Amino acid sequence: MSANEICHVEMTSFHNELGSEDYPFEKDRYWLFTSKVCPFAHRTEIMRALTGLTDHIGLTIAGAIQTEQGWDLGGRYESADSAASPIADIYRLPGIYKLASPDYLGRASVPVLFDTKTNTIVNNESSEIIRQFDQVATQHFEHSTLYPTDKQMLIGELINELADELITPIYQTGFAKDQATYQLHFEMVFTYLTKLDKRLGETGAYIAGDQLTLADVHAYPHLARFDAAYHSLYRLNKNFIRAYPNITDYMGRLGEISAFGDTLDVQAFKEGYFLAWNQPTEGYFTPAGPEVNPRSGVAIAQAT
Ligand SMILES: N[C@@H](CCC(=O)N[C@@H](CS)C(=O)NCC(=O)O)C(=O)O
Repeated sequence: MSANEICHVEMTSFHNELGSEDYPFEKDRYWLFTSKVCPFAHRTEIMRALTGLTDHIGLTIAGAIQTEQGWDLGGRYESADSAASPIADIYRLPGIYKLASPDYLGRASVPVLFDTKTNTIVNNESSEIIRQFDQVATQHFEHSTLYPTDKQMLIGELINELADELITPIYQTGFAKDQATYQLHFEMVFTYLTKLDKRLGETGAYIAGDQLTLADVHAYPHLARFDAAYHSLYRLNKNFIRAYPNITDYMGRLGEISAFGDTLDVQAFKEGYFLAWNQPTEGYFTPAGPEVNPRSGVAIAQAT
């Protein structure tokens, strides 16, 4: 398998529902595996924190640098948020997939929501996991939903737009093998940023209006990695985020919310992007610049 076949937006295989009859919500039954590098996994960390599920669903954050053997759970990322995996004798994420599904042949991607009672994977698709966290927390706790019924259509459209016009083109630019492919997706990314900046100028605080929604949980992780990783590694170098004043303000605003700002680790994601084997250029060290705001990832203009 070449590096080009992975690290894009992975197709996922486990689509069960937390809160269903098979996977009823129970304290300390479910476990989340993530990585600080992966923007998709980052969505689930944000949502776990935003909904207060931190006291109910454990978290193991894999080591930042993925190897050919997969995400490393043994040399886990050190932080107060991350606990040792409950499956003590499995040190790599592919082992968790094998335990859950011995015939599984796909990629062992993060995030994974694991059921420690049945040793199965509930779900490994970030967009579904965050919606389920929202639903479960709304039902069981005083969490105010980020997916209100009257805005679900709009939120769905905004999420699809983000995926098609920003997120997928980011990887298509980064892993392009010819000038035309690179150029096409490069333009798409910056066209979308202009559109998002305009939209935020009109909507106010958040993408879908004055209320924080799932669309913001989708948007923040990729935007927060833009300046320090994608700008140079994927040659998305037309502009830094600060060229878009409304996006810059928006990222600053989200970064002030602890579930967003506290779950971002710029140094860890830089190591994961710049030192991993499956990126466009495997490096020996991380770049020194640009200096970014640690809570939003937005590059700070330097006078000298
Ligand atoms: N569609 C998935 C994408 C997850 C994904 O692409 N994860 C990447 C890291 S960013 C991964 O773990 N890939 C496995 C591999 O490269 O082996 C989601 O949204 O959860």
